[in-house]
Amino acid sequence: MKMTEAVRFTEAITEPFLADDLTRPAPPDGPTIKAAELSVVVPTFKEAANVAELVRRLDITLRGVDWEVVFVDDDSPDGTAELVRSVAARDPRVRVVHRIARRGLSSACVEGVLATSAPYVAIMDADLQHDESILPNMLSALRTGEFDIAVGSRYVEGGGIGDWDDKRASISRLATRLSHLVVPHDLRDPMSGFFMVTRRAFMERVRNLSSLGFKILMDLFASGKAPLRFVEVPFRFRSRFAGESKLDGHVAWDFGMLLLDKLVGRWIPVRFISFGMIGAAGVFVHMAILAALYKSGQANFAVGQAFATMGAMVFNFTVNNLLTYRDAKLRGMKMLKGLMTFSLVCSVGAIANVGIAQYLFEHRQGWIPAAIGGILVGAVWNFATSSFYTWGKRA
Ligand SMILES: Nc1nc2c(ncn2[C@@H]2O[C@H](COP(=O)(O)OP(=O)(O)O)[C@@H](O)[C@H]2O)c(=O)[nH]1
Ligand SMILES: [Mg+2]
Repeated sequence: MKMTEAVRFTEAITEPFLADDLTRPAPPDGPTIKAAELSVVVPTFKEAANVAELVRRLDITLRGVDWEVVFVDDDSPDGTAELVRSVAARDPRVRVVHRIARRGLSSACVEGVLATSAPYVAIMDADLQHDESILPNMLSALRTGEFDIAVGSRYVEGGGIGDWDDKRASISRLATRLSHLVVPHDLRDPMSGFFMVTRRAFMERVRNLSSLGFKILMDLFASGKAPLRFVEVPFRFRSRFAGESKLDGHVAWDFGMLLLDKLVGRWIPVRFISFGMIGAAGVFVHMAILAALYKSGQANFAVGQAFATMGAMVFNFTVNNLLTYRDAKLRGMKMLKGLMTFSLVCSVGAIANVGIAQYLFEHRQGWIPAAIGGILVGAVWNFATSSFYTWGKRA
């Protein structure tokens, strides 16, 4: 295309656009999209069967409010994100943030809130367990300016836990009690996943959030210098509309890690604590394999040690992949590659461990401090380097 042709071509495509669209006044009674006053953020994993129903109910309950809903989906295999897009094609108040190779309820909520601009933000589950009909009350409470956050509460007068069995109810009560170590005592339901917060209060805290696991509300309460001014709005927890719960046995671990992070995270990264505990368990695995091979006479010491080291390495990698780096879990071929980088990193760590211990020992440190010094340096190296090279996280 020659220059003059290119100019003509550009004019041809911009002119009608300018003439037709930008200068044309909006049709008098066409759809006008107003900026949302309320953004509802809904984390989803395999919730395709609940999306349309939730939007339908929000539409009814939020009549008269300028609202939008953002689903944050972690690439659900049931096609939740695609389904949200098809609903969004008919309703511009609906959007999706589609995350690939990521998991995590708290981080999904945080990223959803950050993708919106409304002055008020609600977080709720997709499965309709959270009673959407209290959203207008929550909004009215925040609009008064007296509160930073309105918590959907199962444990105040008028609220309830629905059809939970005794076991789940007592676990929830125990978690609530433990959480009071880091959140205000008069907050009755810090474990709630249903709340509305002002953008201002959220933004003041967002950089201090742990975003670990699933207890975003507890995280918010425990992450600011100034206390949150809160009100609890009762609701009755309902049964799931469709699909099944995603929260499995790991939640206890995640909860413990969040609690630890809020208690000691200022001084020691909680991932390091997890890494260290798993490393200590790895020592037992090592000893068990060594005993099984060497003590039973099946192998000499060197061969036994080699197998024990490999076994401990595989154990450490697997458990860290499952727990410490749950939010960046490696699968399939990536897991194999991860095991390789992890083993490499740990081999260097082992050399550093022996070297430092030897150095300390030669410089008149007792054998125990020398060994501990070596272990510490090796552990910090293993943690920092494998975080980055194996799981792609900055320590
Ligand atoms: N984006 C995202 N959402 C999640 C994840 N895990 C759970 N969810 C969503 O978080 C909400 C609460 O989870 P749910 O399974 O209902 O937990 P339960 O109510 O305690 O049984 C639901 O809307 C889930 O789809 C996750 O890893 N990522
Ligand atoms: Mg649920």
